[in-house]
Amino acid sequence: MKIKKMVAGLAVSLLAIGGLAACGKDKADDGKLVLGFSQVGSESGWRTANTESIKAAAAEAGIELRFDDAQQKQENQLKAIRQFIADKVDVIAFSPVVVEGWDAVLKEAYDAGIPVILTDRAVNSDAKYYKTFLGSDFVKEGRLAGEWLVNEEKDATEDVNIVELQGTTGAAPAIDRKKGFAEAIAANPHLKVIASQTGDFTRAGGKQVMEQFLKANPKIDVLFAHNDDMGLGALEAIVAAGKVPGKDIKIITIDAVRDGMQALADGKFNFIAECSPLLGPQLMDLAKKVHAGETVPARILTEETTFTQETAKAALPTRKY
Ligand code: GZL
Repeated sequence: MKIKKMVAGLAVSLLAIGGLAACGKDKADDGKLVLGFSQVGSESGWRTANTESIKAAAAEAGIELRFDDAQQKQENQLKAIRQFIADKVDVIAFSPVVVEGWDAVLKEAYDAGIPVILTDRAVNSDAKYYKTFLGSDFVKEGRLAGEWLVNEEKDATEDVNIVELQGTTGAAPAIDRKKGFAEAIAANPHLKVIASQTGDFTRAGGKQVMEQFLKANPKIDVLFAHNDDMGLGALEAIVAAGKVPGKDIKIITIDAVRDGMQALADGKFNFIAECSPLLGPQLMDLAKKVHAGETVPARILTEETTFTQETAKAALPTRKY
């Protein structure tokens, strides 16, 4: 009789522990995979398209998305990721606003047994703390922009003065696009970057810094902007200064969002290297795989191309973003 009581007691305790473990996990009520996503912000047309792609893909994949907009502040991303850990989500993904400052929070997620996926931008942390990085090769984007200009100015006999609008200081796309562009234009000694400053990937930032460039530099031949939005802001400053964009000042940008492609088709921009924001479907596929414990590639590059004024006119009607 005594043994029976002990076995019954043990069974009840095991059931209770099992129950606690289950209800301790902040699962979605209907057993859906819960993905916590920390987004950089809403600073550009690219970011808007990226957010739309992620939200639509989560709905399509039947994944419960916990989405946080960090308004371009790292402390907000760190806070959101720590909340995801406390909520015991199944998978965490984020687009890191800058490359530094993630070691501690990545280790906390790792120690909590929650897999992490990086999207869009990279970090300078030990790769063992995240499962994969899904995004573009920013050095290549900068190089393609520079190579177009080297060819465009191959017959130059005097210096070609370039001003550069950099992305957010410390962000992977800003660091790498600058690197790729500088490496490419070294092929033509007439190509000179006479000023380079961050416009923080926004239209307002691009306009404000371009106004300063125009005041300080009487001869500007080319603008290289790390994204369309800063190029579009700079357009306003160039026109206000009485210069013809695309002719007096050639404009090269990166992203190829709709408004940038329209400016290119209209002859106000001269060249765009594409950076696809449509990462949602691949992210959801990766979330399911890492949640299931499957091995995924450490680095997944997105497919992208480049556009001239002619090819932009042809591509615009069917552009997804
Ligand atoms: C690139 C992305 C950049 C875009 C900008 O993958 O991180 O951030 O080029 C956006 O438009 O603000």
